[in-house]
Amino acid sequence: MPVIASASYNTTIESPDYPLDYHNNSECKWGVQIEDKLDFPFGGYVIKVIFNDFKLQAGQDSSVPSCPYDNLTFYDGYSESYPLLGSYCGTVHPEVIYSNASYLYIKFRTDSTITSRGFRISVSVVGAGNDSEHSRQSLYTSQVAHQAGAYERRGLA
Ligand SMILES: [Ca+2]
Repeated sequence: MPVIASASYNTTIESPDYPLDYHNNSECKWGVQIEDKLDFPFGGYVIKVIFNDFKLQAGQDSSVPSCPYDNLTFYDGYSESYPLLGSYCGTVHPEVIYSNASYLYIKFRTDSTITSRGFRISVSVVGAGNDSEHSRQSLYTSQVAHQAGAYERRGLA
């Protein structure tokens, strides 16, 4: 399901039937992309994910982060063939997740037994390195410089 991430509002993604329990044997996918007006000319923006609520069936051993039963998984691109950013279950998740470019692919998968409340996450757009929790300032600076150069070449500066 396509989801647009914006710099001006949060877009919510929830597990099916949230806040009621999700179902067994589910597979849901969301392709998140940055809104068109920000995806020009060379990016410089990334997708930011915040966890509002998260409760899935836990993995077998909480000391080993492994989620063989139910999981919410994030990939850094258009599809699950892109690099894995993380896969989460139970109530364990990072505070925030950032994409590295304009796309983020999210997959929710459940097995055949034991359900739970599920999840509610929000996606939005921030400038790469422009967020207080985001540390890639040098990347942001170089991309802004690159953009400024592009505008000059187009006579828009
Ligand atoms: Ca399960």
